[in-house]
Parts: sequence; structure tokens; C-alpha cells
Amino acid sequence: MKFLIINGPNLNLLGKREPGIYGENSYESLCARLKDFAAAHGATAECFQSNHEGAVIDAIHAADGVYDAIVMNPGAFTHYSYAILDALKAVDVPCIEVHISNVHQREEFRHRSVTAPACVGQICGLGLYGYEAAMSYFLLKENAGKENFHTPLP
Ligand code: CA2
Repeated sequence: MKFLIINGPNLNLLGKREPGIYGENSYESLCARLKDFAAAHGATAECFQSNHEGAVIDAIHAADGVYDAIVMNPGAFTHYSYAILDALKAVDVPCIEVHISNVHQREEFRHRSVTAPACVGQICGLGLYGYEAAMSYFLLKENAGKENFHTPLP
């Protein structure tokens, strides 16, 4: 399984600012860890980060037919980017939306995601584990029905 991990604006600052909210691990260490996690499960993961909405949209378009699944933290684009919503709808690659923090414990504007309706599901509040949780879902689904794997609930 080929994963594309997309991170939106400011997530390149992971580990450098606001460690109380986003933890102490850097963006680079997150990517290394997700690549290792994928490899340990016979998969691959490529990481993409941009502070620019159009670049995120281009990455989603380019994923069509290339990747099996997208795990995306759209950052603050989550709360207002109808263009990213449309891009997710336009491609045939399933996506899970991840938020490091529990957005529902934070400011009201973070409670709403305009991008989540185009996603299989959304994970928030699990810290960086959320990315692996999303990848685990896709791996379990791929292996559903095979020996030694549980069939996930629909
Ligand atoms: O909890 C999340 O993962 C968010 O997607 C993070 C976004 C925020 O706008 C969303 O409401 C929730 C912000 C990312 C900012 O990332 C930083 C990381 C380290 C230091 C400073 C900012």
C-alpha cells in the first residue's frame, strides 16, 4: 500500500513552537517515523508539507492513480478551504483527516471541518499517533478477510 501523508500550513514548525499543544517532535522526525511504520507493514509512505493552499490541491490531484490512500492534516485550511474539499472529491484516493490536537477542546472556529465530508473519517486529539491510527485503518481494511487479520467493522 502506498500512502501519501499531507501536512498543511505551519506543521513544518512541529517541535519548534507550542510544544504544549503539538508536542516536541519535529516534522522531519514525524515523517521518518511514518515511513518506518509503513515499511514495518510492507507499505510505503511519502510526506508532503506546504504552507500554500494551491500546492496542497496540486498534491491531491497528483495522488490520483499513484497512491492508495492519503492521510492529511490540512492545518487551518480544515476550517475554510472549500477548494481542498473539492480537490478531495475530485480524486479517487480515500483520505483520512488527522488533527494532532483535540480541536473540540479549542476555539469554536476549530470545531468545524469543511474538508472532513470528503474523507473516510477524521481523527483528532491523539497527538502524532493519529497519523499511525489512520494508516492502521487502511492497512487493516486492505488485509480484511486475509488470514490472521480481523475484518474491520463496516
Ligand atoms: O490539531 C491539529 O493538527 C491542527 O490541524 C493544527 C493546525 C490548526 O490550525 C488546526 O485547527 C488543528 C495548526 C497547525 C499549526 O502547527 C504548529 C505546529 C507547531 C508549532 C506551531 C504551529
